[in-house]
Parts: sequence; C-alpha cells; structure tokens
Amino acid sequence: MEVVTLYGGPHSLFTGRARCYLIKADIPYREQNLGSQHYRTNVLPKAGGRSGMPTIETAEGEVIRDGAAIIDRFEAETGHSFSPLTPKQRFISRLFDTIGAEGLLRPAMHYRWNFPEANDAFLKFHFEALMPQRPDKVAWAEAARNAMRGAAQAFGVNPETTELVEKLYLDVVETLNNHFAAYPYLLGGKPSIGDFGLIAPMFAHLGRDPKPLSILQSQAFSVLRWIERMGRFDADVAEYIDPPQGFLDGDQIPETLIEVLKALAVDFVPETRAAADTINRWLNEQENLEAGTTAERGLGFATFEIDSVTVTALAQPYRFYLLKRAQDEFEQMSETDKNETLALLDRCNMRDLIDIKLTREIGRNNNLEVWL
Ligand SMILES: N[C@@H](CCC(=O)N[C@@H](CS)C(=O)NCC(=O)O)C(=O)O
Repeated sequence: MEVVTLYGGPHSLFTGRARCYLIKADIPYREQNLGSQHYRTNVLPKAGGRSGMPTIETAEGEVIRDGAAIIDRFEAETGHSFSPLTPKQRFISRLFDTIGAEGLLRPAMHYRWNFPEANDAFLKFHFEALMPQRPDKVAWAEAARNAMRGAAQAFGVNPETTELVEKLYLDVVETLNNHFAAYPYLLGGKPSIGDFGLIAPMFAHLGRDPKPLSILQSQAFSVLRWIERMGRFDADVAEYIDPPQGFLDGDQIPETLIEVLKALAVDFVPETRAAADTINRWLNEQENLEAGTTAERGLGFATFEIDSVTVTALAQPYRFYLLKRAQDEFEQMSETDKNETLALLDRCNMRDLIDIKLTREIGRNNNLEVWL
C-alpha cells in the first residue's frame, strides 16, 4: 500500500493540520523529522528549497510543502469529502481554515513561550529530540527555541498585550466549548476543511503544551474532546445522543458557531484590515515586482487597537492567500446565498472580511507562495 511520508513533528503547529487530515481521510502515512540526509537531498529541492513542516513525499516521490496544499492534493484525489457542498457551509469552512491557520498565533505563542515554569522542560525535550544529530545539537535547539520566543513578540505578544491576548483566547475557548458540547465538529458530524485549520493551533500548542493544556483540562472538556476526536480514525462521538452523520442539513450554521465567530472577530477583523493596509502599501512601493516572485512570510508590521490596547503584529501575506479562498466561495454564490451570508457575517461582526483584499493575488509555484 502506498505510504505517504509526513515530514513534521509532534510539537509543530502546522503539522497537526496535515496529520489530522491524513488520519481522517484514511491515508496511510509515517511521520519523520526533517533531519535526514534523504530530506535534504531529495525532498528539500522539490519543496522550493524552503524547509518547513508539514511537507509530504508520496511513494512516487511527489513533494508538497504547505498544509493547505497537502490537503488540496488529497481532497482532489478523494472526491473532496471534507469540503461541504452547500454555499454557506463551504464559506464558513474556508473562513475557519483561514482563522485557524493564521488567526490564533498570538495565544498559541503566548501560552507556549510565556510560561517557562510549566513549559520549558517539555519544550527543551521536543526541540532537542527533533534536531538533526550533530555535536552541538543542544545549543542549536536552544537557539531555535529563542528564535520562536522572538516570533511570539513578532506576532504581537508582549507585556502590554498579554491581558488582552488571554481574555480574547478564553472567550474563544468558552464559545468553542459550548459549540462542541452540542456538535462533534464545526459543521456537524464530520470534520470540514475548517476543522483542520482550527486544529493547527489547538493541537500542538494550545492542546498539548502543559500550561494551555491545563486550561482546557480545567474548563473546556468539550474542546479537549474535539482535539482528541480530530486525531482518531473514527468519528469518535460516543458522548452525543444521535449525532449527525455528515455536515448539518439545510446549509445550517449553528448558533453556537456564530458565537465562536463573534469571539474570533474581535482581533481577526482589525488585524486583517491593518495587515492588508501594510502589505498593500508595500506592494504599491514596489516598482518591479515580477509575477512569480516569492511572497515572503512577513512584509512589515500592522498596528491595530482593541479595547484601547495597541497591538503590533507581523503582516503575513499567507493570511490573504487563505482568505481569498473563502472570498472566492462567496463570489460563486447566488444572490440569495450572498445576502444570507452577509447577514450572517453582520451578526458575527465579520462583514468586512468579504472586501478586505490585497492589490496583488498570491498563487503557488514550485511549492512556494508567489505574487501573481
Ligand atoms: N504555511 C505553512 C507554514 C508552515 C510552518 O511555518 N511550519 C513551521 C513549523 S509549525 C516551520 O516549519 N517552521 C520552520 C521554518 O519555517 O523554517 C503551512 O501552513 O504549512
């Protein structure tokens, strides 16, 4: 049987998205770290030269770097079984994919890096275990940890924003917990693309590092159960009476999910607006940005305000690469569905997300995100 190699790690945020997909889609895989000679010689050149988790290699030697691209590849092959068929659910699924992969980096980094007493030994173990064998491996692992601590600040976590970051996260957790108490997955009885996006921050960081895990263990049992469920081959719905079999009927978006979106909107919307301004300003300043140029991970900083707290965070083009996929779903809707979706987004304080766009689109070439 064909076995996919998943290059990733248990503590890697983005690996969780691809891993859970492979599990739920029944695709046999084995997980390895990036340290092998085979990875450097055979895989990395085909991954656009960008080292990153997750990357997969098929039995035929096809290489895909990036979690969204990995899921796209298998969705196309297996009949899009995790993509809802109805318009509002398709849009909401893509929206959760965007927010999950890009919108919860602040709490994910805060609860990993700012609780050394609870987390440091655990993180030291994982960073060292996943380092390639080399004599100075311990020092390299420490340097990698320090770099990630710096990344937490780049995403907008600092002493002035800590209280806000925690409040926003706890609100999201409470609403998610209410939702998962009623439904096994975001859109009913099976995971959608949006569930895989959301599991990225919720597995490796927020659902596994000791400090944030203790929060879920003490106050969000249903969120914890969803995290477990996402890593199991079966639907794992024993605690629900008569759970839905697939996505909810009638293109339904449950009220409990609207409450989750409201909580997520508080920083996702202003940050998206500010990041678009920063990136569009940068694009405007480029005299010769040729089509095919790599879209870098961050392009300057975006500043926005929530409850009188100023947050400054890296403006990441990738957020807009994912958001555009949700916006494309909206564009394909009938007028009636568009109006219903706008009304729903109004209730979530997310209507602006339909119109916030970059002035240049992002595509993929040679496993890298590029400006079109
Ligand atoms: N857009 C990528 C992001 C992947 C990513 O940033 N992965 C992290 C680990 S969670 C990584 O590999 N960092 C190391 C690096 O970028 O060199 C995806 O969604 O797969």
